[in-house]
Amino acid sequence: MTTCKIDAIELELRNGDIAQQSDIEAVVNAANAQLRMGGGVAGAIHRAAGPGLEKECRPLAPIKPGEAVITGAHNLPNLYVIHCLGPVYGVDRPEDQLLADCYRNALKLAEKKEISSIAFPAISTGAFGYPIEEAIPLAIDTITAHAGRLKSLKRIAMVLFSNRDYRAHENYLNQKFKS
Ligand code: AR6
Repeated sequence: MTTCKIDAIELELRNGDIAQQSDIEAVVNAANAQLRMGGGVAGAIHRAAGPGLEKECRPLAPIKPGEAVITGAHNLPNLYVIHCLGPVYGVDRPEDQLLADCYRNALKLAEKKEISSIAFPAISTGAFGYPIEEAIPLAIDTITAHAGRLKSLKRIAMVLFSNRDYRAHENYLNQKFKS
């Protein structure tokens, strides 16, 4: 695990499964517009949460790229799930703004609910095709740009499924904060 301090926030990189972050209050889902079970993150989250999650999601769908909505976490070891619809790379434009909106809107919802810890997957970088090298600065820079204004949030984790994605995030943090 890599950790760095940004203002009062602890930013952590973790290598693992977003559905197994038991020390985190809110986990972020890389959702589909209908907020249904899917592959990747949406599969792992819905499988672990159980059918009650899809039921709670139904009246909140559909959502648009960049939007975020919040539900309970059902059988997940967390209190909340924040569902974000990332942009499909090359289709939903401007994709950089829409991806940054996901992180911004998730942080906004977390603050509204007075959540102290949140874990993000690398939204849009799987089925939606966003190249990881382009997604990393958008994710990290959006989070760090908001860090100084966050009141309830104290810990923000990025949960990376592959070693390669973990190392790419680590390299970016090292570059950004060296000096
Ligand atoms: N924990 C953490 N990260 C994961 C996990 C996991 N369990 N599984 C995959 N990843 P994706 P998207 C990584 O496809 O690109 C779904 O079918 C994965 O390696 O989950 O936003 C939905 O239903 C990749 O780096 O999300 C939507 O239709 C990142 O998480 C669509 O895919 C995101 O991959 C959303 O696509």
